Amino acid sequence: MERTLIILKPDAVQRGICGQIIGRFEKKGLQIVGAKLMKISQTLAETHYAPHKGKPFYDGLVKFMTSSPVVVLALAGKDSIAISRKMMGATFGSKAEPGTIRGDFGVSNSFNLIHGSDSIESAQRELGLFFKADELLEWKPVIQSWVYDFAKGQPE
Ligand code: 3AN
Repeated sequence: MERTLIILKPDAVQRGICGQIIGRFEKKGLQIVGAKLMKISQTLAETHYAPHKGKPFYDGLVKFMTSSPVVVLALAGKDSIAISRKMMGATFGSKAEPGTIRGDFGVSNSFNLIHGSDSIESAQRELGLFFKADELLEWKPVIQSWVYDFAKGQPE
């Protein structure tokens, strides 16, 4: 199963809507394989957002992400990266479609509630930044054979 890194940003934690956001992923059928509340250090934020270094919003983004605790999740599922990106919605809360997390819970373009890895390469890099190997668990949900059709051996 593909794994992705999700961060419930400081605004999601401060606004007390982490449970509702996590619930959406659970209801969709994505599996939690890692989870923690943490304060992101300056170094970790700068490393995580290194691909955006030099952009006008970079300094503000690092400041925001280190300002207050976040909840970090590792989610597993077939196509979990694309599925969770779709559930998050467009980057800006003001533009995100209703039905998406950003579309339903926020209006701000800077405080946009959630981060999700955007490719397999990013997911591997970001999971490695936020989780130690033994913090990511291998476990089989008892509902898995009803979440996916395994008739052909592979999840469908
Ligand atoms: P996404 O999170 O939708 O993949 P990216 O990768 O384009 O968005 O940008 C990374 C993060 O940088 C976003 N989550 C958002 O918090 C922030 N960001 C991007 N563009 C802007 C902007 N113009 N103003 C403020 N923050 C921005």
